[in-house]
Formats: sequence, structure tokens, C-alpha cells
Amino acid sequence: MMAGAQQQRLKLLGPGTGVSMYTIRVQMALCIKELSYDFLPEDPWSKSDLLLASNPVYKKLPVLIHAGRPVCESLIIVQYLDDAFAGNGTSILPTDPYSRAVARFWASYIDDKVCFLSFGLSL
Ligand SMILES: N[C@@H](CCC(=O)N[C@@H](CS)C(=O)NCC(=O)O)C(=O)O
Repeated sequence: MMAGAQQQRLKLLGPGTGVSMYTIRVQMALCIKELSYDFLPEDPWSKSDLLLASNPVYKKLPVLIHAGRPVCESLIIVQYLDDAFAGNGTSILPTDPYSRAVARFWASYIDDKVCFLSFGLSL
């Protein structure tokens, strides 16, 4: 069942233009968890006060805001969604600890190799 953005109060700050592998990763997780959300487009080269206040350390996108609280870094956001909405949609990480470690290895590999290489396409 689709949980409403109003009910869950989920907002996703992401680039308003271009392709962001990091933001797509979070959007895929939101889809798997069957969560609706409000997308707030940002200009990564002219950062809004909301972005700076939500991610003061890295000042990067994406940022998920849940019930007014920001969660930063795409992989951490994905794990947060899996934990916070355990009853929604399909589980993203497996339950077996070894399988979780393998999944985290490949997520980290994608960060190192794929997202880095695609930076030329992203913002
Ligand atoms: N490790 C971060 C990387 C995020 C990232 O590099 N975001 C880019 C957009 S794709 C960004 O905000 N660039 C603007 C900047 O570096 O100031 C994550 O996984 O969320």
C-alpha cells in the first residue's frame, strides 16, 4: 500500500536538472518501499538555505527530510528508509548478516566505480 507523502512527511531534495546517480538510488529505494514523497528541485551550483541547513557538512544532494529531520548521503538514506519503513513494500537489504555485508560491498563498489565515473553526466 502506498503511504502518502503527507502522512509520512517525506521530502527529497535533488538536482532539478541533469542526471544524479545518487538521487536515482534514493528514488529507487522510495519506489521499492512504496513511499510517496515531495520532490524539491535544487540547483547544486546555487544552494538553497534549506539545503545548507539540511546538509551543513557536505552541502550535497540528495537529502531526505522525514518529519522535518534531514538524512544525508544516498547510501545512508537508503538504509534509513529500509529501517524506518520496515513494514512498507519490499525489504531492500537481506536479513542474513553475511548477505547484508555482500550487498553493502556492492553498494560501496558502485559508489567507487560507477557513480564516480558517471560524474561527468551528473551534477
Ligand atoms: N556521497 C554523496 C555524493 C552526493 C553528490 O556528489 N551529489 C552531487 C549531485 S549528484 C552534488 O550535490 N554536487 C554538488 C556539490 O558537490 O557541491 C551521496 O552518496 O549522496
